[in-house]
Amino acid sequence: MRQILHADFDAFYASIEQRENPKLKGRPVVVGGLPDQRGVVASASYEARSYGVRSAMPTATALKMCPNFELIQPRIAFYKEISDQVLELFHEITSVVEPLSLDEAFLDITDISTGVKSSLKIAYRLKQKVKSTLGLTISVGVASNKSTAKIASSINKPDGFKILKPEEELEFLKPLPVNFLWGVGRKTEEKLHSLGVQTVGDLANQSATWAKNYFGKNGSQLLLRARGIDERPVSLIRVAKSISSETTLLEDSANLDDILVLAYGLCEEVGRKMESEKIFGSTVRVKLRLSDFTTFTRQLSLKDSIQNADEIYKICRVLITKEVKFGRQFRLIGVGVSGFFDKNDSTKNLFLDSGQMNLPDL
Ligand code: DCP
Ligand code: MG
Ligand code: MG
Repeated sequence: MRQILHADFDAFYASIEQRENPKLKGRPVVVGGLPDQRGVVASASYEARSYGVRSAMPTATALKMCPNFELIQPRIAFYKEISDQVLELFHEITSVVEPLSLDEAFLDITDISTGVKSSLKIAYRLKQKVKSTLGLTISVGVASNKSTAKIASSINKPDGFKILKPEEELEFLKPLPVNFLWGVGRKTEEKLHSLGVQTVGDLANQSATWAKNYFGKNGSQLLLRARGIDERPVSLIRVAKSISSETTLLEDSANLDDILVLAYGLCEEVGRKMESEKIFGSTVRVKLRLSDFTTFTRQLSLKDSIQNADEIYKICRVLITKEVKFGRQFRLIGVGVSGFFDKNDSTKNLFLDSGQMNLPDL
């Protein structure tokens, strides 16, 4: 039986700011954009969360819930340094580390653990080590697979600790709301609710045919996760699913030129990230939000792969131009590229298919 550990920092950006400035300790802290520039909350300290403040909420809304939080502008390069430092600590335990984002990673500890008790010690020591070295807390979960370990680490946040014995996993998963499962976003959650499925246990009881009927090719994965099955290995090389960037317009606009100028900036950013990671993509997606918050994505898949801003922009321009219609005011635009190829696979561009697909948000 594998032993997979998932670690995730508590209120990552906000906790770093609290560590850096002792005056912020114990105070509601929000790291995010300015309210008068339509900024959003990136990270909220647990003190701010007690007022209902959450990530991705507009900072202006957060202010209404908790008028006296300390607002701090994000400094990503600094957070990245701390992310690199924690990866070093993880690598002291095992070389099988898969970072998922700046603040979380999977570690496969199967080879260094002699069983659940031993995993418990490893996880506990890791938490202590991170605390003493970095002055920050992580929440840790251990289970026999990635999906369940990730849920375990999230269950007792902050400073959480949950080690599951293999025989406990199903009982642990059963009562949880379905949105605890990896891949169940708001839309899938709503659909599951409308089908009478509230908990992971409810989902686990459905048949494979049911899952396929309602969720197509994603159905079987969904069902397997609900049943506590996830064979994916902890992979050393993480292949990003998509590289994207988005921006909220300072003022809603219906002007195609204004929107395209912003889109080009986003394409440059995405292209730069792809170049620095030496990857090519084959699907370009734009995300558009109207002034009434209606949000949709449009994408185009290419037979071959692209990387640079101009190539990405060429496709974005086609997708966006089709959508700028009379009466539509745009509030947000996003650009993303996914479907990565190895550099050697890249030849020239050919449009393969186009249209509207239900891909996850950028
Ligand atoms: N982040 C962001 N925008 C979001 C979500 C997250 O910029 N919508 C950034 C800020 C977070 C960091 O990523 O600090 C890590 O994301 P988490 O989802 O792990 O959130 P936190 O670490 O802030 O809180 P916690 O993990 O305790 O829930
Ligand atoms: Mg976190
Ligand atoms: Mg995280």
